Amino acid sequence: MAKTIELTVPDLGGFEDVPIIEVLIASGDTIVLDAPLVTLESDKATMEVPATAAGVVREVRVKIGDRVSPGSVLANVEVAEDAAAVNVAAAPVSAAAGAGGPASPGTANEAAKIAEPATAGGGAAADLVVPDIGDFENIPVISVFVKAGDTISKDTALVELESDKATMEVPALFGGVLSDVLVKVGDKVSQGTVLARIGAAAGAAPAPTANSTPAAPGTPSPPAPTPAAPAFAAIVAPSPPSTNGSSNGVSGGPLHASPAIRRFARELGVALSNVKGSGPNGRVTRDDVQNYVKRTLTNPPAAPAPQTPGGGGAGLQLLPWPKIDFEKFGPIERKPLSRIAKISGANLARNWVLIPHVTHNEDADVTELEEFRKAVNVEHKDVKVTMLALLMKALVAVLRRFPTFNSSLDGDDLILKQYINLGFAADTPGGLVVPVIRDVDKKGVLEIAAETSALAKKARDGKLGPADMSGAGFTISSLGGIGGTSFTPIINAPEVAILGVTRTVTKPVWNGSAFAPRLILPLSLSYDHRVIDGAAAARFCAHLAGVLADLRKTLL
Ligand code: CAO
Repeated sequence: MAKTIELTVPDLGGFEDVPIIEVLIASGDTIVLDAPLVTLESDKATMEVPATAAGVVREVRVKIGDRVSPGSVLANVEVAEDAAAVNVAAAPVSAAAGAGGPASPGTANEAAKIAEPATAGGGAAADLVVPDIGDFENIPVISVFVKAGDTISKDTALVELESDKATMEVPALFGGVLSDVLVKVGDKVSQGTVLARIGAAAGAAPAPTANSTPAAPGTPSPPAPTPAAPAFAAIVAPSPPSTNGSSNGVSGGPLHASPAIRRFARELGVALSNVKGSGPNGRVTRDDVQNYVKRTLTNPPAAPAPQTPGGGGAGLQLLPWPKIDFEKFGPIERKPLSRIAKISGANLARNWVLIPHVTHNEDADVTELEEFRKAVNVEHKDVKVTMLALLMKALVAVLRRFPTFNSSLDGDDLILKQYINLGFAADTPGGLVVPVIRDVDKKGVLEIAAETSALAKKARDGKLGPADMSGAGFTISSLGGIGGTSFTPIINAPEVAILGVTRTVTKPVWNGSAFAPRLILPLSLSYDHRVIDGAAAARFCAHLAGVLADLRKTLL
């Protein structure tokens, strides 16, 4: 039996009347215990309110902009009869957020207090430590806002931490000139970890805390005797990004985004520092992230940043390319990349990074087709028909049936080509090139074979002109003459699919009553998942395999 209960806002550690900036559930959603329901944002903290019971959301009772306090109803949730909501009233957000039980008595009342160091001993060095963060331990640092030499004042944001439920900035408990910053992005900190060291106080001279020996970055120190330990939700920076003079990190300052948005951005591989926030105080919203992705995909950077030695990963926010002194390990020879390799490498890198590739594998039974091919070659000595020419002919029928595979993305539009021009990857001494056979649908197999072989020779001789390599709508990469069982060909942008082919092999295939030896051609189709979905790719490949099994189907 099910019953409906109300999920309410738990103790917010002293906060009242806090606005909702995101509603993370919708009616009909199935939620698990601790699933984030809404994100709240005070001037001090951004925090998610977790579900205190699992079930199905029947009604969402709040919307963005509503202000809530402990006890405010967020949603009606249908739960199993025997399920009980966790003691919502008693569980502070910080405790309910997975810290392993309710916070100790008094934590909530102390939440609003920011610790002040004892002031004694003018001008002495002092450590800026992480204050009590409400039972949380080992929280990753996601941004460091200060560097050695900076003059900071009390409350300057030092670092930003992110747990799975909340992001928070840790403010300086006193001001001065920083002599050292002891943590970096990725370090994990707990209460007492020394974040930075101050050499001289600005205004009032701070005294060293008793915990003046710095912990190694990322290593929690013993608790510092900072007075009035503030709770997790209350130690966040007092200033939103705008008052820190930044714009969501686009200019390098603190980022302003809720944990849900940070997770969302991470899932999409988006560096939030590149996204300009349109929310209050420059907060990055879900729409901002989505629009950023859309813009990047439709307007790829003119000069993509493939990772080359010495490259900095600009634009993609990647780690710099590893720089290694190879000679340390033995003799080496340095050889410049060929001109073609440099050009094709830059294109391949862009295509691989910007196109969401999926590769679908299929086996085609080409037993009869191979017999036909051999017969044609006996009959027509002047031209060699390889599997490639037959594949091109088969593709004409398949692309007509599935025109999306012969298309290109142009912003929000799909350009469907009514001509069938097929590129084929050719391996040459200088590197990979892709000559194009135009109007394949208007040519016979012998003509296609002759043209393919002529273009392949021209490619190997380094004589292809731009016209020989332009206008393709779909490409084949055949490694059949070399070997392999499957591979992931990289789509040749702005095309949306590429067919990889490897070596035919004779396999025992069950024909309903016995295993029979059949010649199998492995097909590997990579497709752009923005344009083509998996079911369409599977249908495309199944149809192609069917056509290859019986080329008479092209007549249909
Ligand atoms: N299975 C078994 N044998 C195959 C085959 C297959 N799928 N495809 C071709 N062959 C055979 C041919 O019949 C030919 O046999 P014979 O020498 O006995 O006549 C032999 O392999 C060589 O064929 P080929 O390579 O000369 O001709 P092709 O039409 O198959 O291919 C071309 C032409 C230009 C595509 C090819 O030479 C080539 O360069 N392939 C490499 C493509 C490539 O590098 N792709 C990777 C791109 S990503 O890095």
